[in-house]
Amino acid sequence: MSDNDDIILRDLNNDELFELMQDDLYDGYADEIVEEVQEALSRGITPYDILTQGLVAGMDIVGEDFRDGVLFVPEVLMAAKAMKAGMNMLRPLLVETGAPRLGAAVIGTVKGDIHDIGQNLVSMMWEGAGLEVHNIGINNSVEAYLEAIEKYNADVLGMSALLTTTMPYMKVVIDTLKEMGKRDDVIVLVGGAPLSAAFAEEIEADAYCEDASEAVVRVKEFLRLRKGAG
Ligand code: B1M
Repeated sequence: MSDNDDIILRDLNNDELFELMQDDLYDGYADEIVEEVQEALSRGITPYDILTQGLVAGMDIVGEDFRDGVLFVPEVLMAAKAMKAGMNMLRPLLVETGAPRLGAAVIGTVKGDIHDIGQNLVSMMWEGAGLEVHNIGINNSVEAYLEAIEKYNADVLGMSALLTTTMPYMKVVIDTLKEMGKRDDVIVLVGGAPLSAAFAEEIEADAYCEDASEAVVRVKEFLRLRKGAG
């Protein structure tokens, strides 16, 4: 979509820079994304704004064209790679807030689902908010979640699903926790594009988080409640 060779980044205003980031993310240009994130940071734009107005906004366009059959899996993978290159730069900045430790969280994508960009973003934001986060990656079975909750003595379980076919697996995990008498030991927060608050309620999760910022608000709210109750 863009030809960066002739573009001098410092000549662009912030909106044009974000637009270029969206185009380059669409085209899967990881090196260009790294340069543009660097440029945005040097202007004092916050990591969060770079993430949402540049990277996430670009991925939204990718999502629409993927849905409409304009883009195919290889192109989307390239875009995901470019997204990760940008996120890797922002990660330490989002995490380095020096916030006091709030609690421990395990987060991962459910079985059958390999989408991990959203949950990586939530992980970063949770770390930034002061949680000790154990990101167990993609394609997690009930056993994997349970093992991680036990191992890290987690206060919070975050589950992510991006496919309508994988989201029902969240209920399997919650039902297993209930059967084992462990449901009340852990705050269960869920997210991912196809989910809704109604779905979260139906599967008896504690809350649905529409995006990473809501995940931060919710986790703090529930940890505060739990501390109060304790
Ligand atoms: Co996939 N894919 N994909 N894909 N992919 C979607 C999800 C899809 C909506 C595209 C479309 O058709 N428009 C569609 C799902 C349709 C459906 O189920 N209704 C789809 C499909 C069909 C598929 C395949 C089946 C395609 C195929 O093979 N034919 C396949 C499935 C593979 C599998 O999982 N088994 C597949 C594969 C892939 C790639 C591997 C190519 C790649 C993933 C790379 C990766 O993640 N490492 C990919 C991508 C990139 C996408 C889209 C384009 C972008 C997803 C993304 O990263 N968004 C996506 C379209 C879309 O969602 N618009 C699509 C950016 C990210 C920041 O947002 O993940 O929503 P999101 O996370 C947000 C919130 O949802 C929330 O906070 C995040 C940050 O704000 N959130 C949480 C997410 N998890 C949370 C957990 C929490 C809290 C909040 O816990 C507390």
